[in-house]
Amino acid sequence: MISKEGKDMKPFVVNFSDIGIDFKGNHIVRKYNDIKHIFKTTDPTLERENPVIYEVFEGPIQEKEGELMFLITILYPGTVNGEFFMTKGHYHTVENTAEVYLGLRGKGLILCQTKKGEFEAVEIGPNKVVYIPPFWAHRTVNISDEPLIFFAVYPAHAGHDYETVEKEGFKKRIFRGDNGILFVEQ
Ligand code: PAN
Ligand code: ZN
Repeated sequence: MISKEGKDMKPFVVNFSDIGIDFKGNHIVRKYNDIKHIFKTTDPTLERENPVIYEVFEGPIQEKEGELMFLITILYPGTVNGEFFMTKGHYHTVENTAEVYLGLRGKGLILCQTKKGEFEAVEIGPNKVVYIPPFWAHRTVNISDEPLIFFAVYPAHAGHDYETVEKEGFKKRIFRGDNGILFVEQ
């Protein structure tokens, strides 16, 4: 049997489909009003309509060393006054833990940065695997007009430090430009 408490984990398989991903773990939904402070500006229409910006479907894995958490994120398309929808972004609380993303649908950027001031933006989409090394914060930005869907796997005990990113932000913000995307210093 699959146990979230992790006592009797045995090999198992879960299916996902476009319409109903059921990974049998937590389902996290982030709406605009929950995360509006991460964007440079606010949009009264979005505040009123409060759409889902992204949702996460986790596997039924206990957050302990030795396990691997896996999940799928769906990041919906849209902008806040031109700034593309994005995830909150985080460092891992246990900083020496890496993560792998596999793009399934849509097109996005993974913004990565370290506390030493390094910054990188890498593309994610179908047929792309992104490796996020230990110590790198990561935030996903949907730069397409369709949902960006990706699979992720990381050490289950890593934890999420959102506070550091909330305080310091990411070095760059991504806006829709006349001829593509614009990187704007925050
Ligand atoms: C991802 C993210 C997920 C949502 O699975 O948790 O895409 O982004 P936020 O956690 O920044 O809101 C991951 O990197 N997990 O470690
Ligand atoms: Zn992560």
